[in-house]
Formats: sequence, C-alpha cells, structure tokens
Amino acid sequence: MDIATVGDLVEYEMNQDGTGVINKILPRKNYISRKAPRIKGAGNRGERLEQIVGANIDNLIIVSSYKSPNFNNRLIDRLIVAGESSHLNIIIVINKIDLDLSHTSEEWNKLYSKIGYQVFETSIVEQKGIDALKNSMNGKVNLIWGQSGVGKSSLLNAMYPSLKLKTGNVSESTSKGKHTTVTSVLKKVDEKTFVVDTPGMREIDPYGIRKEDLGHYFKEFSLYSDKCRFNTCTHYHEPDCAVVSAVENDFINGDRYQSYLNILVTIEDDMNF
Ligand SMILES: Nc1nc2c(ncn2[C@@H]2O[C@H](COP(=O)(O)OP(=O)(O)OP(=O)(O)O)[C@@H](O)[C@H]2O)c(=O)[nH]1
Ligand SMILES: [Mg+2]
Ligand SMILES: [Zn+2]
Repeated sequence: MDIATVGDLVEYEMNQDGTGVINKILPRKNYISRKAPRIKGAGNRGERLEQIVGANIDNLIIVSSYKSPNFNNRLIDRLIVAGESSHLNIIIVINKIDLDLSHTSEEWNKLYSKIGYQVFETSIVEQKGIDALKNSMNGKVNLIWGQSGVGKSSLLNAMYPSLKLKTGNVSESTSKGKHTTVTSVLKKVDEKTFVVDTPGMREIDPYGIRKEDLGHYFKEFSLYSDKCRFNTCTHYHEPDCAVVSAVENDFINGDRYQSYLNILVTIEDDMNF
C-alpha cells in the first residue's frame, strides 16, 4: 500500500509555499476496489491491476436510474459484490422514478429489500425520497457509486445544496451519461457526515474474488448454501446444489442467480485477479 486514495487518513507536512508531503498513510479500516478497466485497443491481454475506489467507507450508496440510462440490475449486482466483499453497508437508490410511469421500480425495490438491503426510490424532479436517503447517510462516510448519468451528483446537490457539484445531461441518442464528474472527491457536509462523489463507470469487475467465495456475496444464497453436497460448491455444475434447487423453486430470484453466473464466468476466464 503506497498510494493514498480518497478517504485515507494521512500524516502530512505542509511547506511554506502551500505544497505538502504525505509521510504516512494510516491503517485503513476497509477499502473498496475493482479491476482497473481494460485499456482501449489493448485487447484481452495483460493483467488487470487493482484500482482502489475509496477507503474508510461506512455506506456504499449504489445509485441507478429507472431510465436514461436504463435500469441495470446486472451492474447493481456487481457493485453489491464489490461492497459485500469489503464489508460495507450497502444502500441502493433507484433514481429518476418520475420517468417510471409503470412503477416497475417498485418490483426491484421489493426484490432488494427482501434480501435485506435498504432501498430508496428517488426523484430530483419530483423531490421524492431525498430526505429519507439523506437520513440514512447522516453521521457516516458515504461513497456514491454508479453508472454515468444516473444522477449521483444531482442527488448530492439536492441533499447538500452548498456542494454545487457539476451535473451534465444524458445523450438523447444513446441514453448514456457524459462522464461529467471526473475525479473522486471527499467532502464534509456537516459535523459528522462525509460524502464521496465518484465518476460514473462503464464496467465493474470485482477484484480479488475467488470462485468459491462469490456465493458469499449474494447474501440470500446463505440460507441454502450450507445444504449443498460439496462445501466448495460454486452453485453451477455440481450435483445436489441447494442453491440451484432454490432458484428452480423460486426461493432465490432468477435474475440474481443469472448475475451470479455472469460474474462467475468472468472469474473463470481471468486467471490474474
Ligand atoms: N428526470 C430526471 N432527471 C434527473 C434526475 N436526477 C438527475 N437527473 C438528470 O440526469 C442527468 C445526469 O445527472 P448527473 O447528476 O450529472 O449524473 P451523474 O451520475 O453524476 O453522472 P456522472 O458524473 O457522469 O457520473 C442530469 O441532466 C440531471 O438533471 C431525476 O430524478 N429525474
Ligand atoms: Mg457526477
Ligand atoms: Zn451449491
């Protein structure tokens, strides 16, 4: 550990000219990371290093939007895995519910609430859910993570107007955000509350997770995984897998299981985690 990241506590010295030197990074209580994205044009070759996103975090606030960009449960599940493997408290936000005329967000809310996560449906346009979300962030260090354009910076501005973070619109043709926030910055918003706004990301592959451990980060599997025939079961091809039968009997949601399989395959394909 030699490079300081956002959220690190450090010992430093200031020079007279306003520059400074970090002498020491204090031990981290936790940190969250992902595999560094592949460099365009580099193909699939080369080891992907660990990229640390933040340290000493209490709440991982996973922000998605109902539309523009479209709700992406696969991405949420990947972010959950990263958060669970770092033992963070995970909060899920479905923003832009003003665009959700069919109330589909409620179904997703139910799914994730049932697993045990706090879920907030929010709208900047209709000023919904914002106070409740703010309450859950009170007194904590909160890292906000999600795709570009889902409204991370807009939500922070709505909760803490003095932040005045830059926000950007979403491309009409692709429904994608334009990567308005470019660096992660930790801000103190009151005596005890801190927020880290982060740049939107396109992909996330959790770092350093072994195949046989992935199931631990899908919390609802734990009710069943003790009953698999093999204690190293990856809940995929093994016989007498209690997780697979729970999926077949609708005790585990099929979408969540599909997310699990998608991540499992990427671990198998990539030896250098
Ligand atoms: N309809 C609607 N639009 C919203 C809502 N929240 C944010 N937006 C819009 O979504 C766009 C993107 O918002 P940002 O806050 O910049 O998104 P971001 O997640 O910070 O994006 P990056 O910084 O690129 O990662 C802006 O045009 C916002 O006005 C909402 O609740 N409803
Ligand atoms: Mg932003
Ligand atoms: Zn199993």
